[in-house]
Amino acid sequence: MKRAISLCLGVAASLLAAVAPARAEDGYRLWLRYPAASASSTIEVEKSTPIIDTAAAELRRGLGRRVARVLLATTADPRVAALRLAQPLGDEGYAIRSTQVAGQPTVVVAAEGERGLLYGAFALLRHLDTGGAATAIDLHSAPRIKLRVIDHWDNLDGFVERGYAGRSLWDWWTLPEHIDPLYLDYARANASLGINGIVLNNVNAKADSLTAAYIAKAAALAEVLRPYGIKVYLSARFSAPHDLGGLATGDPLDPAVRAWWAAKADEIYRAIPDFGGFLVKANSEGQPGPGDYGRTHADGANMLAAAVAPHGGVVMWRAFVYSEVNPEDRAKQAYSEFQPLDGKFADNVLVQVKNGAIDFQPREPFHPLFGAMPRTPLMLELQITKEYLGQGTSLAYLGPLFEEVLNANTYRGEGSGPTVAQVIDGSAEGHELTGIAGVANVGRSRDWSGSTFNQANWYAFGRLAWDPGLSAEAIAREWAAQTFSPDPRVVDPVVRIMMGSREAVVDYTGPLGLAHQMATGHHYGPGPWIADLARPEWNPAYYNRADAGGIGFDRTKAGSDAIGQYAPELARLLADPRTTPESELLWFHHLAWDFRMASGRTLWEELVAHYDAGVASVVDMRRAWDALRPQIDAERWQKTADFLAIEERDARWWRDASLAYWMSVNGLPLPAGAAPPAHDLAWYKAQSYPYAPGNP
Ligand code: GCV
Repeated sequence: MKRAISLCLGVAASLLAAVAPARAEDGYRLWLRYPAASASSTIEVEKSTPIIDTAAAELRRGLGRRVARVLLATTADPRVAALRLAQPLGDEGYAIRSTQVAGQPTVVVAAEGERGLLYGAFALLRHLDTGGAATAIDLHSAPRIKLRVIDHWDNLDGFVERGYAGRSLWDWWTLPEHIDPLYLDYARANASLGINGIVLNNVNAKADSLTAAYIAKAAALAEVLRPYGIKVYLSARFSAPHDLGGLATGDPLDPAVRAWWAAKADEIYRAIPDFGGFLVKANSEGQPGPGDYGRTHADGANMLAAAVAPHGGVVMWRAFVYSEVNPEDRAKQAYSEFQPLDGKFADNVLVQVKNGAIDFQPREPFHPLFGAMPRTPLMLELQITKEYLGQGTSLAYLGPLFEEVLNANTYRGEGSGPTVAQVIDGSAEGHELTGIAGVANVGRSRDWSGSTFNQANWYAFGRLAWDPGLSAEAIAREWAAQTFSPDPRVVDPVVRIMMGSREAVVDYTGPLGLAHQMATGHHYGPGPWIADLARPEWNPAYYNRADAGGIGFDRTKAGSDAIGQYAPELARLLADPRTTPESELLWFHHLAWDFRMASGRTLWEELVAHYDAGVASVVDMRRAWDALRPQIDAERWQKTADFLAIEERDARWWRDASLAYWMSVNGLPLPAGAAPPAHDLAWYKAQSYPYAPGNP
């Protein structure tokens, strides 16, 4: 098996090399667009291991002659010891220094462990590709978060839930025999960002992924990913002992169920010795879970944790739970269920919490659980795929969204902080086990993510997972330099486009704290009028609560009191619309249409101004992109231009449909100068998109 894989990889690599020039600028190379070179620097390694060899191969591929000589060596090597590196680097950190080794100018990439060498090799390439000098290099970095994981919502039949970049990368049908070359390049791209874990299958999981046949397929993928420092994880269906094992129950306290999971874990670890562990979506949106047997989430998580603990595995247990039969505000339900369980989870469990309490909306206040479970390692879950931000086609750079949640102040401690970043990196409470997950936006689209700019969201996730202190703008600069050109005449306008792009989506889909206003099922386009779905909390009207008197969800004490789930100092600020950030106003308050905003405008006028600003931003982005035409290769320029045209159409549609509906509710005229919607409300309501992608 092993031989077959390396043979395939060898053939794959030469095929890739052969086809690369013909398709050089179609986005396949992502941000790893190394300059063409006929020769490489001398690359010396302390020793040969699969990971160190991977690092050296990447340098050979990308470095050209940009530096004369590179030494990759751990701190055990006397040549590295001579450098007297000050900082502890940990398992995965690296230091890069220009120095003399044996009288020759050498760039030393040093690390305590071999994964540090891999990340150091990519960091050296990034440094040079972003225009960094080839001399006097002195860099060091270590990740602040331990588990940096990409979650695939990929089904076993190749469909990707909320995927907008084609079918799944994983060709389960031809695994384990056939190793698609894509797997290798996917591993490279992730390793370049420091991603060290991949959950292979959808959280809406089939038990089949735990059968012997699928374990063998996962093991083949694990073998490809291992030399890139990446472990595989599986989403586990909680009812598997019943579904696969024929047991009468899946009760986590039942000895037979516990034994079934322990045996299943043993079987997986025999095939994949470094298997990472399980991700679980339980008792949410129809998935089975411990609640089906009257048990808590801690009972369920701890049972699985006991099964993987002897092998060093972890359980990532999702807090994304809400129920259609629970009348409590959906935004409160996860907190109500999980907060009382703080301190009750086993040591190898992380509770995985989405950035906001509803569902990856273009803007949400940070999830209150981040300020309320100090005795539990909390793993932040972000969505890289843009389910609610224009899906495959919009240009929405999510760096600012990710940064906003990471920098959010929980007000839990004395004085200021900790921020969400300090909660998830463990520094707030001293947790050793830390993690962050991003829901993938990759598929078999030639450019991996469906568009060039969608790649930036994968990149930004990876860079922030490594260092949540990086700024979204600095990351955008790095990405633009590597993806297009380090020339400031390219980087500056590209970064300007990127930095305003998420706010544009917020403005034209749900300004001032409105959220969940999208159409049903596929979630593409507007549907603020929808109020007739069987599950109340799936209706946009549940969230906007628009009526003749006003708009917004009252989450004060007079309403659902979701504000009470935040730390007292923050809750005090949020209780008053005057001290609530305007960007979150209607998330927390139901306000009259003539409520006076800081600008002096009424709420209605302000809303209209935001919708208009959103559309105007897209028009500006198109103009700026047009001006970049001479600097960008034709294929990527054209696709982006086409997609921006789609986005402008969609932005106008969102704006017009939303305003048509709000006017039908409030009976107000549009403020002077605002254009009337292009169609009447009935037209917008009649739009239907049964074949929109990504809809399970
Ligand atoms: C994987 C939202 C999405 C679902 C997704 C779910 C989740 O509801 O629309 O497709 O299911 O979140 O995160 O589990």
